[in-house]
Amino acid sequence: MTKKRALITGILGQDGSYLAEFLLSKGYEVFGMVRRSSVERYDRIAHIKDNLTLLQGDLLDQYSLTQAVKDSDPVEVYNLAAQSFVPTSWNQPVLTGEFTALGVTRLLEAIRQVSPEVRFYQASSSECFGSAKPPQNENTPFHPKSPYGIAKVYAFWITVNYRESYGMWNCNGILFNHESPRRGMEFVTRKVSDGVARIKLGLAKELRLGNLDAKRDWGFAGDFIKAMWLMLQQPRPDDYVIGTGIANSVRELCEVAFSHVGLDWKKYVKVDKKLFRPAEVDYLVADASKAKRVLGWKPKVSFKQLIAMMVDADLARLKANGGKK
Ligand code: NAP
Ligand code: G4F
Repeated sequence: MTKKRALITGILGQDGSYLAEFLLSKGYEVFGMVRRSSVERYDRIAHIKDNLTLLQGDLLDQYSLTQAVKDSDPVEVYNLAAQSFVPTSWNQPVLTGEFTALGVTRLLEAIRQVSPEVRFYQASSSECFGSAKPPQNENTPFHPKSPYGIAKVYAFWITVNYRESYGMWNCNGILFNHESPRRGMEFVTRKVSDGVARIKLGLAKELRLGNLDAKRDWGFAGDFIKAMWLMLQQPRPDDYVIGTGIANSVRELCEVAFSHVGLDWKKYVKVDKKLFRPAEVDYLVADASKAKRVLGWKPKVSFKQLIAMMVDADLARLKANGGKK
């Protein structure tokens, strides 16, 4: 039997690595699009790299996207590539729009020209909701608060528009924050898990953070990528909110992470006004009842288990490599 073929953009990222593992376990032939770099950055997929086919391409470059779709000839495309760090979107607003918004149109055009029957997943974000009243679901109006959130709103609607204009099989997964030991170091959960591990091992004395009052619905990335796949297995394309339904503040995140290693967070966390954002998203929490009802999806890992997993992984990493990043 021929294997199902899937193309993942952003395969070197947190979600890309978990999704690639998952699709391989389902028997897929997995292609990953990576942008050219002068150094190899395969840390997250090193353990599965020999089972993947990597294709060079960039969201800025129409030809390379068309070629990636031609070369992989996929039945499913997962568009996970993006400039995904919210603060960077104020420093590089135009580039964020090029990658995270227009990049989606370029990829959809490539699919429309080459294989319009492809099932397409777009990595939409709870940042689209911004200041909308919690809990947020598929009917909640968007009110984004950052150039990143605004780019993701464009990406959401162009995905819907190509479905409505051309009958393409496009889904948006509106995912709330999801984390793991593979999370980028600049995101707050990983910054905290790494900071706690460093303080515990005597490698650092304090942890500087921004707004401790912000609330997020934090889940485990390994749970969330299953929802992406489930969306593409349905009889019809649709859009779904994915989250745990439980919010915690950054302050609560600190309490849980420090207490996991027997420390009192108040002795180590320093608030640094320079880390506050020009506009903040105060409170995101998912109403994922549609995903539960239609996809049968629900998360397995709790917030406390997630943070314990991340702190333990950073402790193990720092012990093994003598405190290097
Ligand atoms: P991530 O770790 O930052 O990974 C993003 C990937 O996109 C990286 O591999 C990056 O490549 C690639 N990329 C960036 N610009 C590109 C370009 N111009 N051309 C080709 N590839 C490019 O993000 P993630 O956490 O896995 O998130 C995956 C997707 O879900 C993103 O679209 C993100 O915005 C979205 N999302 C994430 C969350 C979350 O909580 N994690 C929630 C909602 C939505 P390099 O490795 O070369 O940098
Ligand atoms: O971890 P964060 O940087 O994630 P944020 O901004 O919520 O964005 C992430 O989730 C989105 C889904 O909602 C994704 F679309 C996006 O790609 C990304 O994955 O910040 C979370 C909260 C913010 O309110 C921030 O102000 O933590 C607060 N925070 C407080 N101190 C901090 C810090 N955030 C970071 N990154 N660093 C701090 O020192």
